[in-house]
Amino acid sequence: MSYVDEVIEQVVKQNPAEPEFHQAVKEVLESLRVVVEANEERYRKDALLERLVNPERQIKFRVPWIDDQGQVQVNTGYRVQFSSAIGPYKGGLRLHPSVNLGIIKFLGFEQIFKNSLTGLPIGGGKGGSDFDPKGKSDREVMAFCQSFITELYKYIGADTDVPAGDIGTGAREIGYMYGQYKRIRGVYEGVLTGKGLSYGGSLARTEATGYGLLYLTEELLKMNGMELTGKTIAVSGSGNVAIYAIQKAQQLGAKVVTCSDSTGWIYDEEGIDVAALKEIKEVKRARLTEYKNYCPNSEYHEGKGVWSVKVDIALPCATQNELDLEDAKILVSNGCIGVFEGANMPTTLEATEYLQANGVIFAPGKAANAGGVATSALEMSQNSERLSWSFEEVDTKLKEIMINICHNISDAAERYGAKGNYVVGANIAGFEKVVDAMNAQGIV
Ligand code: NDP
Ligand code: 2IT
Repeated sequence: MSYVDEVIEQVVKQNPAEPEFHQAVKEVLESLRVVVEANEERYRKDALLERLVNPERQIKFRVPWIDDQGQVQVNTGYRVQFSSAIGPYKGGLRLHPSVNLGIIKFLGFEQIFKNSLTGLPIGGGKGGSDFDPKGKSDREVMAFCQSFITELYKYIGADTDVPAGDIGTGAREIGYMYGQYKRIRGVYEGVLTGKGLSYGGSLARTEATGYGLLYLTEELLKMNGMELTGKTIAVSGSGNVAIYAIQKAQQLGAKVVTCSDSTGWIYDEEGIDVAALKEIKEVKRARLTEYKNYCPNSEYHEGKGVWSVKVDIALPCATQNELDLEDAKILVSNGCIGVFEGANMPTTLEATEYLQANGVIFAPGKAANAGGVATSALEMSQNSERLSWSFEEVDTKLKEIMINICHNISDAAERYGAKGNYVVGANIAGFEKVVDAMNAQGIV
């Protein structure tokens, strides 16, 4: 059996009931097959792949907090410190009832390669909890965040592990976590990114993932002889990534006609009204059913459905496995030319293969949404030098990083005989730097 197949089999056996982690490992290792085969003897002897798929450390802890009725609630907290080969662990904290160890491991594994693709010195990690911020009062969210950090603070720091936002963790949660960390440790350091602007946050971090996704989309279309201006786009999600993806798409001359949340979706033929969306989601923390009050000509539909609309481009920006084979078939039959992942692993393996086989340009999340973590690394730089850069400075750097990613993943794919396959390109380009650092640092 080949080394790659052996390690995939081991991962499935040793990590039962973690299907998302299996999926992420399979996607990466399948892409690396040609690189691994060229170095099989050495990699096998050094157990390189076994070291790659086993986190350096995983921390699981109890998070007790008191709700507004005086009832004690208990959640589970996680931090998976996957790889520090090229820098301190870096990655977000997901707060969502679906969170379990397997989901955090899939996200942490993806993060290794994504962070490497940014070209910046950041290792891979991820964390979170099964806590659901939805419907909680600010005081309850604060109580949870303080309790979460009261345990996690032992394992993080500006030079060791720097968490950030993800699903359910935005500026409010990062603020409460930062305050508690500072109080316990008594140090004012860049231990979290996505901070508020008044206490060390970076301009453009809020916008970075969505903006970066569109910079990459524009460049990859250009590299394939097409342009973004005038295109019709379906976006899923209506959180941090989706909102700023829609905003930048509109600034670049495209029309976004959909967005969604976990209960339903909007079709707005006139183009999504970003100001209304921001007020509903960022200010009121309300449901998308409210959108009709702002844009009476729009349609609200219950359940799933954004991929059923006829569009040129699809930008999944909500969550994992939200675009399956059936969705991919509809997109292709509607003439879709590109799928660019704003979320982490939103497209199933079968859907990805179908899209690629039908000539759709497909950019995996680890490349397409890397603008968020890249800008987090820029926030770390600003914190270290105790300076703040202007919005334009950060945005210019973000754009450069995304354009570099496009060329690096395209070149890597071509070098290994898979021209235009950006999944292969992203996995190989991300892996090359990590493996080089692992080889240089000995068996650790
Ligand atoms: P938010 O919490 O701001 O928004 C998430 C959005 O996705 C909401 O509209 C939410 O709907 C929807 N959603 C979440 N879970 C589900 C689900 N199980 N089914 C259907 N819809 C769901 O998160 P972000 O925008 O930050 O994150 C979105 C994606 O982007 C995630 O995959 C994340 O890992 C990834 N990402 C985020 C980055 C960042 O900087 N924030 C960087 C790179 C990737 P509802 O409100 O109803 O739950
Ligand atoms: O998935 C991701 O890259 C993020 N949630 C952002 C991580 C970060 O450290 O900014």
